[in-house]
Amino acid sequence: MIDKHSPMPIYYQIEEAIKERIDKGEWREGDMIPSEREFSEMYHISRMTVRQAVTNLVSDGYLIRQIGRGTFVARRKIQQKLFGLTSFTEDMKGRGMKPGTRLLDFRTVSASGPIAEQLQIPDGGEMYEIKRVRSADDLPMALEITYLSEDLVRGLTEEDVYGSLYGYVEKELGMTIGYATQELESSVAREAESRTLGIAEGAPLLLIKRFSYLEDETPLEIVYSAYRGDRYKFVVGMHRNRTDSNG
Ligand code: 16G
Repeated sequence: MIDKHSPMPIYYQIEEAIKERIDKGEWREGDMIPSEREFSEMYHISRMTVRQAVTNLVSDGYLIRQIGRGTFVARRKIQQKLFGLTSFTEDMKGRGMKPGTRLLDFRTVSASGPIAEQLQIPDGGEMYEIKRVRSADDLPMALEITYLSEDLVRGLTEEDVYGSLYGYVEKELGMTIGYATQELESSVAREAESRTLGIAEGAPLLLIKRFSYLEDETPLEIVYSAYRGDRYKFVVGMHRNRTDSNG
């Protein structure tokens, strides 16, 4: 199973072997996995190599190390499907989890620069800047900074964004949210993010920038979010375009 001649480093092969056992259900959430010594005997490799693989899987959120007890399979990551345009509240409710919001900041700022341009706010206009920590079953999952044109959603209050922003826009304002584009990139938590999300500095983060539009193409929001890399994974759906000539 472990190929010492493969160009893939051995610790990486161990990581893949452990993930495969979790995926196949051989090891389930809460199960204790073999010790470093047992792994090193099983695969005839050094304990240091095992430790590196396990440490990586701990920081990626697949395993949990409990000092003095052992290493255990962590809870499955939340999978967010990027097939339809949904809100955080809808995503969490759809999974039977309780959505929550901690409001860090809510203010109007004068609009300038690329954000103002993308939201099509004229010079001298104002925009809402909202910082929220989104949680699932009381566990912080993501930090979101949302920008909206004040003109478009005038009268928005703190109360409105404790709940669902999309719910407010659609139910209270009667607007129809149409589509969004999203950029994803990887990063690591700095001090401020580690404090708000309750993770270690240097822990993996997924940064997402979403531009949402109303059905009539009016820009609705620009949202910068940082999702915990140990708790989240994004699943993308793809259709092959059969009309293209693919060579
Ligand atoms: C999601 C969206 C965010 C949107 C929010 C509305 C991503 C990356 N971001 O968090 O753009 O503002 O949902 O959620 O999915 P709400 O209706 O629960 O406030």
